[in-house]
Amino acid sequence: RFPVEDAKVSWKVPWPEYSPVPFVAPSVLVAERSDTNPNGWADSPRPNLAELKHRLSCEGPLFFDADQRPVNPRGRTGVCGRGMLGKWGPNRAADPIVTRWKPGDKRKLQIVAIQRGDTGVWALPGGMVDAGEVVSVTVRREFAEEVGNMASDAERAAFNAAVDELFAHGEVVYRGYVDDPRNTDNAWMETTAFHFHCTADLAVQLPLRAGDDAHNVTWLDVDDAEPRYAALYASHKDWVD
Ligand code: RP5
Ligand code: MG
Ligand code: MG
Repeated sequence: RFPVEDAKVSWKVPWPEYSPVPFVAPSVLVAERSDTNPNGWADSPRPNLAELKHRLSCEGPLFFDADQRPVNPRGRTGVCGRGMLGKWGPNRAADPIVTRWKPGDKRKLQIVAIQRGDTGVWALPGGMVDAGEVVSVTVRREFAEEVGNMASDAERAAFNAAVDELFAHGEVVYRGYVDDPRNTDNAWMETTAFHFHCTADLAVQLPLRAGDDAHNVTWLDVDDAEPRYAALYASHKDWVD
């Protein structure tokens, strides 16, 4: 990344020397939608304005640069292009915040947290919204993929029954920009974070096993003295707090 000090993040600060590094990850290049790859999950190399008109951002209307690329509403990142993200502009995700009172200590909350396979950092078990998917479906699908990697049919049935009950009552606690390390000047993460509270009885019935892009899963103390919690991925700690 081209180094950007905090005082120069805002686009309102003139900075003629600013020269962001162009980057598109190979994993995005191979997934680009085209005539030969009509089901690719990534956008075409040139931003398609007709398509982008319908891409809604929680941050308001999209703005475009001279190359017709959407501009990150929160400012400069030091990288241009899509980087590791598939879509120009907002890349939508959903995040489940599943809480319980810590067994034996009713004054302390815990959350279901996963260790990300890509960075090793602990995070909410969230993920990207698939094409045509509604976020309320994404949040459950990602939870099941990342922490419900069950070893047997019986365990899977127990997990699904517990999740049915748990996800029946949720509340949206955040909707908007995510300060994700993959963000670029032209592509960024936005999410909807849902809160679901798990009773002690239900927590006993909810087996947790890491799967997909998660390497580990645990009930993590909501406590700044817990280093994995204090360093939670991207803006995840803000929403839990
Ligand atoms: C974060 O990246 C979101 O808050 C969500 O947790 C996650 C989605 O990306 P993957 O986990 O699929 O990499 O910005
Ligand atoms: Mg996932
Ligand atoms: Mg994920």
